[in-house]
Amino acid sequence: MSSPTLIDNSITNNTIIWDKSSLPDKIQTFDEYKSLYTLSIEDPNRFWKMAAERLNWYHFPTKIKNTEFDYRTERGVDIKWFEDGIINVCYNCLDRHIEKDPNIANQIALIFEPDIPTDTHHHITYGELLCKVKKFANVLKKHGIKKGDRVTIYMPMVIEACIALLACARIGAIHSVVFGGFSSHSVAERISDCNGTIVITSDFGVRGGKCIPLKSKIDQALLMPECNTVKTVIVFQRYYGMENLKDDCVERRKTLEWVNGRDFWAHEELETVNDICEPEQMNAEDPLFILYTSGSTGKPKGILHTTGGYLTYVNLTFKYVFAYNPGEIYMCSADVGWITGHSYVVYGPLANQATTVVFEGIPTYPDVSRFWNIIDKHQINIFYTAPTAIRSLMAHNDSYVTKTNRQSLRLLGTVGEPINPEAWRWYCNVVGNGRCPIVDTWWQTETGGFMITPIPNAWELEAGSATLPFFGIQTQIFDEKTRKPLEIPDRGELCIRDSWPGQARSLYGNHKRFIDVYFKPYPGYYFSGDGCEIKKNGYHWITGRVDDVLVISGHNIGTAEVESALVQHVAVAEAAVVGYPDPIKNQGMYCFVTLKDNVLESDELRKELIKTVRDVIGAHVHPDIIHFAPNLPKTRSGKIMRRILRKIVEPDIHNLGDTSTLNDPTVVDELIRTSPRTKLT
Ligand code: 6R9
Repeated sequence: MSSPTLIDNSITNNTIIWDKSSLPDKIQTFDEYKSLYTLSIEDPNRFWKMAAERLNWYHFPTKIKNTEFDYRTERGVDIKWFEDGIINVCYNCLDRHIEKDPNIANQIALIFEPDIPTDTHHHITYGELLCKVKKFANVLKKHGIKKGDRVTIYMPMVIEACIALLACARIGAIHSVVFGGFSSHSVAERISDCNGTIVITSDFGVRGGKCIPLKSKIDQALLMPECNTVKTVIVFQRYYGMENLKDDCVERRKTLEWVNGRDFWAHEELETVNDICEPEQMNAEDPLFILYTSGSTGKPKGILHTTGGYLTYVNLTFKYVFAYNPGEIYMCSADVGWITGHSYVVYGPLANQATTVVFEGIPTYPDVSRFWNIIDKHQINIFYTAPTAIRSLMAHNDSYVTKTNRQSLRLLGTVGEPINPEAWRWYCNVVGNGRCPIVDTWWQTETGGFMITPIPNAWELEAGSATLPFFGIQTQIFDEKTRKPLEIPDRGELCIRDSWPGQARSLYGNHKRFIDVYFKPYPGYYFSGDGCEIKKNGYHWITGRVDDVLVISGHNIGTAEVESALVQHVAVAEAAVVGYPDPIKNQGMYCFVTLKDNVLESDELRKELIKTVRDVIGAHVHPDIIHFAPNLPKTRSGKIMRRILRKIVEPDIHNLGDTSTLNDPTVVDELIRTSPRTKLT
């Protein structure tokens, strides 16, 4: 029953279980993967002990795994890894590298690439970063912050944001990073949920050439009564390239409101402290951070991650999936406000002593060559970004890519949404010149790190598939109607059997909701909320959120599949597909389609798109409505908000729900105005 689903189902046949006493530096062959995978499932204690040995502990854990997934048991859902281990995350990301080899103090830890390309970029070494983190940790201590206190971080994507995270980790404070694009209302909601007493922010940030007020949004948030727990606000000053900034930024600093006794400039506070700060010795199960993520209903969920298991997991996944070699330059374009920024801009890379790029800007500013220019400028070897970015860049002429060199690239990665084969191929062939493997990593805020992912060169890739589970991860698909496990090949709701060290332990202050959302749907399993098809060869194809699956005339159709088909048409830049109620077919299929630059809308094109979908997926799949939409409602992290699109097409436009997390809420009004379905009302 517990035999994992893998290529030819042969994982347990003829597989030699890993018998060495430590983990290899790289996974080079499929046999090596199979051997270690089998060990990780059959003897997780031995596997994860070896993984934990990649870190430095004050007290190495004697207990490795102690977890219960079944809410029906007396113990209930309870997840503990390395429970008697004592460790500090910041020490493992910084100090230990230098203690092992003092020369590492001079190795670049972070490369900062500012929003405006002509601004000076900054390199900061491991030695400098450690010194700055210690000093800032002392500033937090000076303001009374201690182990277990919650610290809200509302920062632009700058080095100081990383310093703030690491300083919290150093003293055992629990950080809650709120993405700098969130409204003051959303920040207030997140501050009050975790009863934070301190906020770290910046006077402003700059993105896409625009000034983003941060401190003033905090001022507004703190006027709300639920935020009266906050006693201190530490404000970093954006200090570089001021000469290039527009007047409104400069003006903003001059007119900043200041609450004496509450607000403090970080640079002034840093003058008052020294750089001696011993790391706090933390229990492996002490909380490291809270990160809010939106649920399908209700207020945001405060995903709680702990110390030892999280670091062990992000350390190992980063090392193996990016096959990181010492000295390589790595860039992940995610903001530190999202889990990808936590795990794969800061903690994973630094725990591996990597050099990681911190990018303040966006892929389309000052033009759509931006990413590729950065790759050349910093000679980036590993580049990790989101399909939505790839699709938006791919809509423009290839010359924006091909005029750049990109020879430094060795590996490409994607995360965040299913990547359609069309975009995958463009990324592979145009960006990577067909030379670089692509790691399509499926994971979630809740999982802490990669779950289903290729390991480069260990097995064949297929465009659009996240391929196989990482060590320790056993996938199981279920039939949504019968609730029964499915044999592969099939498609169903994706669950994970048994625990892995990187997973969230709870929702902050609401363990019941944690169980209801993730453990009640399929007792004994973690429920991902995603659909997945597992093919005969064991490869996993994520079909999108299960609430995004359409059921039309008895056929289950993943919206991601239809979207993928639509974007194969040369005229299409992006597509979002949702269902609406249909009395005969159960659901009708509504396709929002963004056309590429300079493509004209026409009924002819509509017909062609319908034909493309039928040709690609099958004649039973027939888009009912094609709505040409120049813009789609997206979260600030670039995910299309299908929940809102569903409301528009239902139509139920008076119950759109929370639109505050949208990048541009006016897009919604425009879609309502132009939708043939809203004209029905
Ligand atoms: C890391 C992150 C999680 C949801 C997840 C799924 C989608 C992420 C994906 C993917 C297909 C991939 N998702 N990676 N879908 N292929 N490689 O994005 O976390 O923001 O919590 O989103 O994103 O639907 O359930 P988070």
